[in-house]
Amino acid sequence: MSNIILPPTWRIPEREATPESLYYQSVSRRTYLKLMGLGAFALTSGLPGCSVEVSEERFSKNPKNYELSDIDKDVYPAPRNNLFEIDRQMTAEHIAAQYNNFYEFSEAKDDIWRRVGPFQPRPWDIEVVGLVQKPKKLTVDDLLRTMPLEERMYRHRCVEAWAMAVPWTGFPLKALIDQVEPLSTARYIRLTSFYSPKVAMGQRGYGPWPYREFLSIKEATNELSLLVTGVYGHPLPKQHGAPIRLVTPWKYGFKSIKSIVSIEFVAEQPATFWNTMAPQEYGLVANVNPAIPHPRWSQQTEKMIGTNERRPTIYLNGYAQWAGSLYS
Ligand SMILES: Nc1nc2c(c(=O)[nH]1)N[C@H]1C(S)=C(S)[C@@H](COP(=O)(O)O)O[C@H]1N2
Ligand SMILES: [Mo]
Repeated sequence: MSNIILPPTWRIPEREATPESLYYQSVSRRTYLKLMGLGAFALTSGLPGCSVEVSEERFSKNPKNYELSDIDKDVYPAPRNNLFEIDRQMTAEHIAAQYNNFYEFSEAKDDIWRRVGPFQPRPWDIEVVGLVQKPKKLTVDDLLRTMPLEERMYRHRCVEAWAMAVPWTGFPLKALIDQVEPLSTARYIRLTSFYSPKVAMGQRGYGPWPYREFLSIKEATNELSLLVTGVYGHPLPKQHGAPIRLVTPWKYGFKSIKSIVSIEFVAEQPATFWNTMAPQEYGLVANVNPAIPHPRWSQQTEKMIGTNERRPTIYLNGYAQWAGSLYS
């Protein structure tokens, strides 16, 4: 391997310095190339999947990937909760729908919307189990029928130093937690994504699949924690994590786990997908904080996807008013 020269990470342009894909590729590409019997040429010919030029022209104006069921027609669009208005322009829908992180389907952000076709988000069961009085197994349609759906415009900040502003539709995670009555021994919830390597090609590759994340019970019952079923006034397209995902806007995006099948109440802090892959790159708490640099770049500013506007990163992504007391 001594003749193989990879560019040092400090020379990779910022737009390519994406921790998820760089780390992922340093493992999976090596494995892949070994399998393919390829050598230096393939490795030095670029790192496909790392960089996405963000310009209007690159994107299809009408990426689909969702259907409207009868229930959906009743519940979308949900009323806007104006408590969460923000300081920046909404990201265009077609851009948010074609610039995604969803490693189950691809390492390339602009490929995911094209690869999710075979994934079936309906019917969909979700279990809420573990250290609770009243464990539940229910469908996403049950939730749509019974939960108080609302729309919230949230800032979205990826650990890779890019950001968006997205109108999610969902309900407070706390509303579901209250229904199952957690025991006093429960200190965390462990959230698990689907596992289906037949439709999710990424799951045939390296990684502690399925994707997992956790929150403390205090974080999970904070007013900001939203279980999301829709975006831009309609059901979630598959690439955004249909049919149900978490959104915790004061944390880096990787905490906002997509396509959830299980929420389990546990006593010990669970392991997570990214922290298991690369503990030095992905913290367990992952609060947005401009003062704590990523090991490979500063977190002091962020780039808005779509406009390329650069803005200062705000502590807790601007949500200290709600989440600040969790950490003082
Ligand atoms: N199951 C799963 N959830 C996931 C991810 C993933 O790869 N798999 N990526 C995370 C990351 S890194 C980000 S930034 C957000 C992106 O959400 P979006 O594509 O809807 O904007 O989803 C998060 N949730
Ligand atoms: Mo991310």
